[in-house]
Amino acid sequence: MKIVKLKFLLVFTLVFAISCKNKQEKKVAKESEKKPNIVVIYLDDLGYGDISAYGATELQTPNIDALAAGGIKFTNGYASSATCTPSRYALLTGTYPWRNKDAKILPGTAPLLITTTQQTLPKVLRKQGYQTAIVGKWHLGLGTGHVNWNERITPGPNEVGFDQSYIFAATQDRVPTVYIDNGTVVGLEKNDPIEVDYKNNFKGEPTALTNPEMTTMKWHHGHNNSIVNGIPRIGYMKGGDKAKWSDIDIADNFLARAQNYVKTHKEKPFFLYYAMNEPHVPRTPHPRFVGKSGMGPRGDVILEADYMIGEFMKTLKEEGILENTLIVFSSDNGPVLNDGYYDDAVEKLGKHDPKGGLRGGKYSIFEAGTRVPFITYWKGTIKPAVSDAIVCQMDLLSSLATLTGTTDTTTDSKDILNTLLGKSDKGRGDLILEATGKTALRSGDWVYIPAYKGKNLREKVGIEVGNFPYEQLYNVKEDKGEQNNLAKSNPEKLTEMKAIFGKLRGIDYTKGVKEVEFR
Ligand code: NG6
Ligand code: CA
Repeated sequence: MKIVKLKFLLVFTLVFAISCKNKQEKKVAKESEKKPNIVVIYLDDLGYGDISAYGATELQTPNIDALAAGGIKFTNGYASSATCTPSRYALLTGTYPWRNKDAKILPGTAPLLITTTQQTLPKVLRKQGYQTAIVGKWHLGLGTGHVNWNERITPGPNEVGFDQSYIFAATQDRVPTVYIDNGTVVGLEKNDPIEVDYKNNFKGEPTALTNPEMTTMKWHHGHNNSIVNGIPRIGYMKGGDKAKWSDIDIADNFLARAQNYVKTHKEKPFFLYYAMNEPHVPRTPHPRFVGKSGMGPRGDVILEADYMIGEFMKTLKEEGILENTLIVFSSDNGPVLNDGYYDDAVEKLGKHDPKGGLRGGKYSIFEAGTRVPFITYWKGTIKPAVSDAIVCQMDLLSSLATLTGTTDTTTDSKDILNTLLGKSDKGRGDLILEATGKTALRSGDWVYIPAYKGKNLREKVGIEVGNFPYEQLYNVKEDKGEQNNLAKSNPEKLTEMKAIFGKLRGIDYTKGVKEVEFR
């Protein structure tokens, strides 16, 4: 009797197991028919040489390296610009930022830079059935002029294509130092309203100038207005005490939000713009990362960001969607060491080269301003490779339109989907680069920089920005560090580059225009 029972149990278990397996296979088949989830992981001021996958030897970034090793590592990947706002504008609208005179580093009180009727990447994807969300740094303006931070703040990310948004308004060094959840300041108390002003302080409120003893981080240039958590910021803020973020917890908080979004939205395709804050100033690693890099807070927050990315990837895996998710990893502009605070970034740099052999840095029209780490990763679909193709973040809009079954030809964005997926090694031919209002041309292996007024050295940050009273021409394949100006020795190439540049920028050189300035 016992044996019969056991046999029955065995058969039953077997049948059950087979039926489960079938169901699982069916689920997997369905999964691959589904449009892939898309995640853009965007760092802030991370340089071309700041991660070990791009040659850093003094810092180890194993989680980002795993993306590079398992995906396409682009060696000629670009942000559109050498500063944050214009690069984010290009990423989200597919449009060159120099077409918009307001696309420059914005204060925390700036109105929304993207118009609500403008084409955007999340809008394109939403039309294709995607759920869309941003978690992280926004820095593209909010509202229409005067923002009342105590009411729903609109228009903002939710009005330009994101179903959900959990952001901070500008930068970690700018007020208001609060999180905004779908337009509403998180944790705000009615009896402690927030006021923000970028011109005048509020009567009786301490600043780094009046009360330096209240600061725990010292400002080097700028950054001497309101003090929050001991850190002096740009701009004045009053009230909203309970709503103020804890600086050391920002990375963990954004990670938790990103993970939660993935967990709660995995049934339908989603687009998540995960805009991390590292290694932008003020660099405030959580205590568990303090001292880990031996390079001071700048190195520590790079390791912190790498850890967060590892955790985020674990979540994709645990939720069973890793093989149906395309990840794009990049940075909004090149590196800077001293960006306004004394934080040992210069002193403890050691042998580390954040520029990775390029010239310039953040704010610079030289290559280190805009050439950044750029990785695409899609487990099981993208075959690992290194690509030298020229790709720009601005091209995600058209490329992802194509990936999700539509086309977009309304913007400057180029469809380079096959390149991003490793099926082609052809990138875009020409690309206009931008740095605080100046523009230059990358075309093939060449870079052309017009003559510009002003000093080459931006002294306070110690970066060469590229202003010279004469034109510059570099072959960046042979001369990665832009050391040999070939403008005089190769007049043919110079003429050719100027013709392309003039055409793309709409400049008529026959009218004697020498300098290009758009603001
Ligand atoms: C500059 C700030 C710098 C940083 C930058 C924006 C000063 C002196 N410098 O104006 O610290 O905040 O703006 O960086 O205030 S970005 O990555 O968002 O473009
Ligand atoms: Ca930036």
